[in-house]
Amino acid sequence: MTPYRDVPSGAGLDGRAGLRGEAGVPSEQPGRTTEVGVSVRTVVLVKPDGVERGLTGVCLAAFEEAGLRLVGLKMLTLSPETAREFYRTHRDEPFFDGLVAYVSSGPVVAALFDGPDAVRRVREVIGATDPAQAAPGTLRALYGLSVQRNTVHGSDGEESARQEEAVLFGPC
Ligand code: IDP
Ligand code: MG
Repeated sequence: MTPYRDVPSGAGLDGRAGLRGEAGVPSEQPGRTTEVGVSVRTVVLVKPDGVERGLTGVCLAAFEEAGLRLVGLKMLTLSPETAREFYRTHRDEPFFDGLVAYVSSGPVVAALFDGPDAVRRVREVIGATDPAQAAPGTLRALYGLSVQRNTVHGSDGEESARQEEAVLFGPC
């Protein structure tokens, strides 16, 4: 059983069951996962530089303080193979090998957060990829060390959230 299976608002990988029910949107409206007020689930990863420096708690608290609900959580060390799968959309980027080596270099904490517009809200809390460009008060502005070692990951869309959840938490 996955750690979030019993959470009433949780959804399967298809993003349907449960989420609409909580938001009061009829469940017979397939594919409608982006309406205002409808909960979606997104993936957060506290990266190795964040875990190593003891920032896991403060990072997770920032998402809860932003009104998001923690519905899944695990600590793990990604194998290089899993890291490649997690970041596969970047496989042709020049930074890909370095990114894979870094994110598999030590323990990470993977979390699932649920709430209306959760993908966008998580990314607002995290800030821009480059900590030097991140808005003041965002996690990357506060804690990021470099473009690569930027402390926290957040899914960039609902489809990538589903794919990342499948990689990190397995099929449900
Ligand atoms: P995001 O994490 O803000 O969504 P992406 O462009 O999806 O940024 O890149 C994924 C991750 O790859 C970044 O968080 C960062 O760790 C790393 N990365 C992105 N661009 C660079 C770069 O130019 N040099 C080194 N690492 C990078
Ligand atoms: Mg991204």
